[in-house]
Amino acid sequence: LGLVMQPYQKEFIEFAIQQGVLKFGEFTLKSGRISPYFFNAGLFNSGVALAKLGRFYAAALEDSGVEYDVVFGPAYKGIPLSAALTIALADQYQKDVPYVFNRKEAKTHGEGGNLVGAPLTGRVLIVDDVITAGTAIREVMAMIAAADGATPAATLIALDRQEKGQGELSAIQEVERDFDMKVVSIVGLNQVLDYVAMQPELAQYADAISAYRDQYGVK
Ligand code: OMP
Repeated sequence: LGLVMQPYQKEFIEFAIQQGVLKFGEFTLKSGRISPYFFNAGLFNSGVALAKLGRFYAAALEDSGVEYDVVFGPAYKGIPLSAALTIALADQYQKDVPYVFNRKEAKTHGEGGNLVGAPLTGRVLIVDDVITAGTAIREVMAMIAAADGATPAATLIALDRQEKGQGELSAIQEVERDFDMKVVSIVGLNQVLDYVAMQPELAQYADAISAYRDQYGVK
């Protein structure tokens, strides 16, 4: 679509491919859709990779201008992501931001409760990996609604697959509308497709990704 790609976005796509996180082929998604590409954030699985990932999240967040008081990393995948992001905010931007994450199983002894870390209050920035149909993120929004004095400030993700939600809007646009909250991503499918089309060794995948976008993507 000729959208301008920031240098950090191109670097991020290259990094995700190198790391085996972004793969091309045939994958069945949680939604049941068969996708010609998949993004497995669990493969940012070393110290160097996680440190770099945190810097990309921080760059996208700083670029967005979103204001927030606390970072929330929903279990499980959001936990290392929120830690990596807040470390990058400290190291790269001299910002000391509180963070909190949840346990999936409530504890019955010790401090109790299912939240660990800073208080979940004020404007909450949620950190997650991918949004496709928006199912996972809606569960997270319920946790914020249940916390006293917490309002969603924004959600920060690595990849916006830019797929349809319930209607003609994208899943992310529906989440933004329903929760009055911005969703910021490091990259979106359009940028991945632009990148793939430009690389001779990846160009073979461009048609399948384009066809997938025609079927499930938003115009
Ligand atoms: P939704 O709940 O449909 O928004 O899908 C988001 C979740 O799908 C992510 O948190 C992942 O568990 C998984 N997922 C990926 O990790 N990468 C992808 O490229 C696609 C999916 C997916 O299954 O849609």
